Amino acid sequence: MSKLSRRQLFITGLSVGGGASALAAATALARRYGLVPPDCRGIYGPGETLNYAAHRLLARDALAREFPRSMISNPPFPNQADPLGKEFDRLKDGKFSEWRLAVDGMVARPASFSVADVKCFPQHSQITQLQCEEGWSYIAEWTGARLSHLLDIVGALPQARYVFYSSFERDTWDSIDMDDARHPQTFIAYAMNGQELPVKHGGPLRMRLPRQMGYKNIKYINRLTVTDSLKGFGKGMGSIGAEYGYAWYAGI
Ligand SMILES: Nc1nc2c(c(=O)[nH]1)N[C@H]1C(S)=C(S)[C@@H](COP(=O)(O)O)O[C@H]1N2
Ligand SMILES: [Mo]
Repeated sequence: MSKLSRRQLFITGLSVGGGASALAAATALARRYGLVPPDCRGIYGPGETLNYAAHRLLARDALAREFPRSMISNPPFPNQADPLGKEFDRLKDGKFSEWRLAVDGMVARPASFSVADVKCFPQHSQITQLQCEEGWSYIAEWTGARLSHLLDIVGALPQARYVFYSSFERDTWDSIDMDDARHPQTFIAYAMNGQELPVKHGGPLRMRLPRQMGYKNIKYINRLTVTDSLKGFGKGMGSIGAEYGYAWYAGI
């Protein structure tokens, strides 16, 4: 990919005045630099696509900030979760030995992993901040497998553009593009601060991607679908949050 300078991007940004020209600029940028704009209804909106383009052009491989152990929040802040029901309690009582993470879609080898399987993959840790859109945040150490490793194991096809992920919790799902899916800090996390990931924080498995806001970090994930289009999921916006007015791309 050719480099677009910060200045050029600002110039492009400045030269787009009205909605139509901003949309045209966003579309052109996405096309020219091989970006992957959210493909629901073509493009979400010029503002979001320009924000997405800026992140992808200027900080494609940037790492989210990592913190020293002394800055880990004590205690971490769990977001209130709805009761997950009897079946979840049953799985929990069985120490999640029956929990499965199914991986399907555009992959050479669809698979279904147990938590123990995921724990056998190369283990990585990060001390990063989880930031909620409601204004609070906490820092924790997350341990898990890289999503990129799972994608390699199942043989994600080169034409895939997104990873869609859904939760045991009803109507809870989201998606990310391949840049974020393959980013080294994007984890399927199973531990937090050196302990099993607590249920209130998404145990047994949650998506952890520190480059995006908290709401993209879906808890209790049980399915990943590799895809080249988000149209078949819900209203096609790629994210349950987006259906309620949040941005699909929530980069920080
Ligand atoms: N399944 C599920 N995942 C979820 C949510 C949820 O309500 N259900 N809330 C999201 C939001 S809005 C945030 S900010 C984070 C909060 O993570 P925490 O509970 O570890 O603080 O989880 C995200 N993942
Ligand atoms: Mo949140």
